[in-house]
Amino acid sequence: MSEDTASKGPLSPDLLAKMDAYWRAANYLSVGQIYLKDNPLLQRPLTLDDVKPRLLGHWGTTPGLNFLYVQWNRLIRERNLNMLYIIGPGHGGPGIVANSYLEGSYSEIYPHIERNEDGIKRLFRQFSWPYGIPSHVAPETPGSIHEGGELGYSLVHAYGAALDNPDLIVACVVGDGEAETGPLATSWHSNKFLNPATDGAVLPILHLNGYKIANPTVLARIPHVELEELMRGYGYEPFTLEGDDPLVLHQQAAAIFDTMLDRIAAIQKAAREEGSTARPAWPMLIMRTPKGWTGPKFVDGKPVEGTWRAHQVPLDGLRENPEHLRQLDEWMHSYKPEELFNEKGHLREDLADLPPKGRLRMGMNPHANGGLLLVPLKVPNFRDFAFKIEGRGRVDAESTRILGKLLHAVMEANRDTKNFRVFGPDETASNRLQDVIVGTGKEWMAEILPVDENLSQTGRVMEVLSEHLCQGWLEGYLLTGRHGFFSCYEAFIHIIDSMANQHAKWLKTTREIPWRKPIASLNYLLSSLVWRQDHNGFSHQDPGFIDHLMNKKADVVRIYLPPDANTLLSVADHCLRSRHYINLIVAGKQPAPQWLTIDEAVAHCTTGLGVWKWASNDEGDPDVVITCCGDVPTMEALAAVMLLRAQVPGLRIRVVNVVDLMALQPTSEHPHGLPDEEYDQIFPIGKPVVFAFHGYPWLIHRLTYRRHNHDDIHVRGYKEEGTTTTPFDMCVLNNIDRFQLALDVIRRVPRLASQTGAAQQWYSEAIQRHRLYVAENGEDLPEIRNWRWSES
Ligand SMILES: Cc1ncc(C[n+]2csc(CCOP(=O)(O)OP(=O)(O)O)c2C)c(N)n1
Ligand SMILES: [Mg+2]
Repeated sequence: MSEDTASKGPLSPDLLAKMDAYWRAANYLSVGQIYLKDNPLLQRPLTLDDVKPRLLGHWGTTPGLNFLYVQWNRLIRERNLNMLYIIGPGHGGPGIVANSYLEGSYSEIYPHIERNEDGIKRLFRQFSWPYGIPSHVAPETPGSIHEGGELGYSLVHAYGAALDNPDLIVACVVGDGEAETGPLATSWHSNKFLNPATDGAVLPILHLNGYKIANPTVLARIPHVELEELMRGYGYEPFTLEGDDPLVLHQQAAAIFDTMLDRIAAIQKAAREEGSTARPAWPMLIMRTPKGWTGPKFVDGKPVEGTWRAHQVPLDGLRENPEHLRQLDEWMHSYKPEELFNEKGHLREDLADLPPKGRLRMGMNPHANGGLLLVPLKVPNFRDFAFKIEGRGRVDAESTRILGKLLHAVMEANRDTKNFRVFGPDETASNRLQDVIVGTGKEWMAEILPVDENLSQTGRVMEVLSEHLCQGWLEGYLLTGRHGFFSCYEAFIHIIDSMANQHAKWLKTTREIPWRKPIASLNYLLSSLVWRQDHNGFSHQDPGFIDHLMNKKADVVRIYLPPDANTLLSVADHCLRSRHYINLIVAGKQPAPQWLTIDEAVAHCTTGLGVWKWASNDEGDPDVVITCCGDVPTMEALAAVMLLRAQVPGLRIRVVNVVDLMALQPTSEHPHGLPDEEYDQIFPIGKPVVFAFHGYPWLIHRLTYRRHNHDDIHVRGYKEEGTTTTPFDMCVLNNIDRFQLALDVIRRVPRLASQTGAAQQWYSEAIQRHRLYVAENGEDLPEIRNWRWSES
């Protein structure tokens, strides 16, 4: 029966037999990685000495992944495809490693893993072994841009990779458990942002093996027709492959994939050659095969194959349980290794000839090592966009609007290479970056109505109300060798905290893998900041993403808080050119005073922090160092300086601004850290530092705890007080206002001790007056609203 059905389909009997043998070889090598440290070809009876002491890894998803890899190999060869794989259930790492070994990529990248018995032994031994390789489709895995450790991001990465890569097909396996996650659920919508004329194709495969770690999956337990309708509702044309007879399924899968690729080719031809602008229904596959397919059917009397019990290591406790060792032996022999490898461990020649060659092998696809393809971004001279300072702080400007002009120029300069995109969750214009949209428009494949503005099928700005999609598309885009910029409301960037973690891990690990070339940095602009949520209030107030990123490795993360437009331009220029970092820029969008000329800004950004001489009168010997970091705190600090000049004539104040937060750390902690000698010059030991910080105050203590003056640092920042109120009242609520800062100075400078009581009184009166005025008038006092810096 199975022979009969298997004979019907695109695969000749010979090819079918070879593909099946190749799949068995991949399955054999996968099981071997999980279990064996010796006797790799089972040329002698299996004993406990051959088995690893700790059995780690995941079998359940692996045979399905191996099945797909063999299928894709055929498609690549027959159609000369440029295909990248993305594996959502990345815990199936042994399968992908096995396949890149079988196709030869693995040994080319890691020559010590030779294509012989000794190589197979090393391949097995290194897996999940101390200082070996991780169990997932990790950065170490050839052909991977997606570890799949944290589930949910496969499909969004696939789409990010496909953007502006018209010749690429990204085959993406989505776990049916993974499909329950929020990011994955929304990722299906990426098809409304993929242009068949100018972008590549994504081939989604929902791996419906029915189970997660310990439960069935939702999508496996709804009627099949409902699942198909769900996929249709997302705009796809679903195909289904179902069964458990390998020969039948190989044949059926080949037929279905042929149809799906014909569909993709037709969609692309219609868009590219026939001028079609319709939104296509891209094909996707629902693959309903057993979890742990071909593994032990029963263990200790309980069903394993086709159940959640197959998820990790189906047979464990081999030392205590000889029956399990016997079952392992039987399981591994069921793949008939003696038919697949000769006694030297060479893969049978006709099987070795099966996969594609050279760069067509998925393990060798250059898109998976994006740095290889990276074309440097053309960044026009940022000085051309400088804000002209005529009197410090005299004229307000929206810093991010000025940045938007630079980004627009970047977009224009890189139009031909098509390797730069800007991403944002519906906030590009709200964050005042609207100039970047001009000319290029926003990508949109769904319906466009006359009322819409700047939507276009060829837009290069990506806007969708999903921080997950923005982050994931950008990651996929960067990992395949392009450049990008992500702007987001400060409070809501936390939605992708975890994705940023994963990307930081990827960057950290790939830094130490010689064959991985550096990629462009992931650049964030956070605007709509905590201090200026005039109409949104408490829900929109959270500067904690800075703290979040601070936990990452120093060689991966950079954090900048430019206090004005010119420093923002200089910082952005630096970030856009940098490689292999996560750069965080925190800058306000509201009209705000402008402080530094472009030359001063460049010099300031180069050191990362420095004395603002024009605001200081310390003559080399300060009574106090007023330090500020962030645009609103900088304004409050300077306003405090003016109050103090009036209140306490003769007080020697040094003003320091911090633009690069990392400069505060010692050099031992971060490469941007100011050397202690320079730091001590700026912050003399024993002199109080009153520090106004944009974010949560304790971060400054964390950064400076090793500095000699740490006991002298007194920080004001956001302490989780917020509501819908005036800009200045936000500062008052969090005690970062100019009156508080001035009072802090008087309290901390020893020779002013006698004035503390009076100052306290003065502070209370000022705040009282402010509170009454704001409550009555709904806006800040005129002297606050109209405040201007004055140097005298
Ligand atoms: C976001 C996230 N939550 C939880 C886990 C822990 N986890 C690892 S595998 C797994 C089950 C995955 O099931 P599925 O996506 O169906 O993969 P497969 O059945 O192919 O193994 C879970 C919950 C994870 N890796 N990532
Ligand atoms: Mg599953």
